Amino acid sequence: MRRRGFLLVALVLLAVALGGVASAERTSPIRTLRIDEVTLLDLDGGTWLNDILVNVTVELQGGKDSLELTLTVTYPSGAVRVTEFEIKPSPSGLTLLNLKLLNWATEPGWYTVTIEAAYNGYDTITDPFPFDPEGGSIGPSGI
Ligand SMILES: [Ca+2]
Repeated sequence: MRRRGFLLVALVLLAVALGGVASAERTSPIRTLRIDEVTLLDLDGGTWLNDILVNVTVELQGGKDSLELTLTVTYPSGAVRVTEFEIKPSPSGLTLLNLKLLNWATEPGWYTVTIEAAYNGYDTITDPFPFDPEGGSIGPSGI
């Protein structure tokens, strides 16, 4: 009988301990994930404005492992193109990225760009960044 009481107390203590762990708030180390600007350019000298430059700010607090990023571009037609990559955060935690998407602009109209970051079980995604190639269409550079 005494042993049963001990087991009951042990189970209650275990449940309280697990509940405390489960309810503890975890704070994401991904402090900032932001698309600052999206620009249509001729980055590869191909004489066509069909390259997309995406400027991104990532700020990671206390992290030393690699951060996995997924960039998604949704085309005016609804087509989707995705690329994934990893970055090693700078010692300060603040990293500025200039992503050059060569020959990715292939349709006139509004594009949407998002960036998703995953770090040690934490996941953050930017709001969709709308982007309309200058003049509403792609074409020869210098006009
Ligand atoms: Ca190009």
